[in-house]
Amino acid sequence: MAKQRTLSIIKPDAMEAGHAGAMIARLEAEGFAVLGMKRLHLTRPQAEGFYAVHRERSFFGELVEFMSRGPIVVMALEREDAIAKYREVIGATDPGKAAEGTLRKLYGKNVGENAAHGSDAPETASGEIAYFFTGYEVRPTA
Ligand code: 3AN
Repeated sequence: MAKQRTLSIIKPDAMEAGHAGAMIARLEAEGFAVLGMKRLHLTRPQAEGFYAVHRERSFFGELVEFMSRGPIVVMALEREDAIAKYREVIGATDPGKAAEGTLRKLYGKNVGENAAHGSDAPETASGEIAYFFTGYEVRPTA
């Protein structure tokens, strides 16, 4: 399996609780290289743009409110099989159903405030990385 990229977000709940350092350390220990990293505080329109695919979902307003309520850390990560491996490390969307030791189990509160975001496919990963990083910050793949 070739190297792949994924977009990681440490969400406002995990930032507020001071878990960013532990989460980044865990991702590095799991073999992810940090290609790009920044701390941001999204406006509501910026959060709406990022989650546009979810705009018809009942929880969209709640999601946008949450994601814009405080700072986040966004990272472009790379490793072999990055998308599946990252989703394994963070665990299921609902922290109550996430496996022991996963980041969402350790640091998430509920299905909305679940500590971390990860891309779900290679096409979404490249779009999500481009949403936050310009081509000179994270070099596009050939
Ligand atoms: P994942 O982030 O695990 O791929 P998605 O794509 O189903 O999960 O949902 C995107 C984000 O929307 C989740 N990370 C979560 O923060 C939020 N979300 C999903 N389901 C709910 C829900 N029932 N209530 C509130 N927020 C939700």
